[in-house]
Amino acid sequence: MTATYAVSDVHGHPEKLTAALQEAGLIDAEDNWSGEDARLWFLGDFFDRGPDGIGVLRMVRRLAEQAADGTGEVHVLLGNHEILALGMRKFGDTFVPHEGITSRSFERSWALNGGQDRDQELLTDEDVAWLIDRPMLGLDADHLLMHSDTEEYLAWGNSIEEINAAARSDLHSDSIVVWWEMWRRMTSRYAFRGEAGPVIAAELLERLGGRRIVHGHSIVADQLGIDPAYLTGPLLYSDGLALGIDGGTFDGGPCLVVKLLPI
Ligand SMILES: [Mn+2]
Repeated sequence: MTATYAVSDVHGHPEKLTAALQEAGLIDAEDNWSGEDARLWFLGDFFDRGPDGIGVLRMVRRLAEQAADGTGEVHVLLGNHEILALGMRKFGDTFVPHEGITSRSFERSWALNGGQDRDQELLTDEDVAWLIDRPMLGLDADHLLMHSDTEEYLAWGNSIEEINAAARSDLHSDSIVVWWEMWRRMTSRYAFRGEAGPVIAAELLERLGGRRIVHGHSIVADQLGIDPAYLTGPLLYSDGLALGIDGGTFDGGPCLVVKLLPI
């Protein structure tokens, strides 16, 4: 049976990603795809916090090409930090029009959320064109894959196809208001935690398909109340309806390459 894997929130640490993918047997000693017919899902947040987001993006793009040339599949979903990096490049310090007294800009949020000058300098038009055609959501067997632990994706539509199409249209927009709303939606979190968590997770699965949500974005160690350095695996929670896989790579935690087992 074909093995399926997911990894998220590499946040500028290509060396940790490389080591983890080698350990999983998905790349060889020269960092080339060796996953044969395996499927690998990247759940976004390549940029910011760590020093080399561009290095992560380059590796992800290369593996996607190599897998496509062979028998494997590499799928890439967007995270909120892709929206942030692209928004920074596109709008810089332009203020976002809104009612209220605080001044918001992508530059301000980018600086507050670990934005790296080097990533901005090395990001090419071609990278941007590739990124703005990536989806937000995916479905693989019974796993519903997304970056953020939020139900805000439903604001784009009522099916994976509708949501990906509407988000793609937003990503091709030149409106700062549209871009800021994307950033806001994808920055929300913790929807599947607490008492209401399983209800929200179940509703999302009912509407979009799958039997378990797999997400990144919120560091698993925080939920467990431990230091990320002590984390050894993903966290299944919300009555088994959600699997959190963000190991906190940038914060001393492991880069988790998680094998998705049949449910
Ligand atoms: Mn995130």
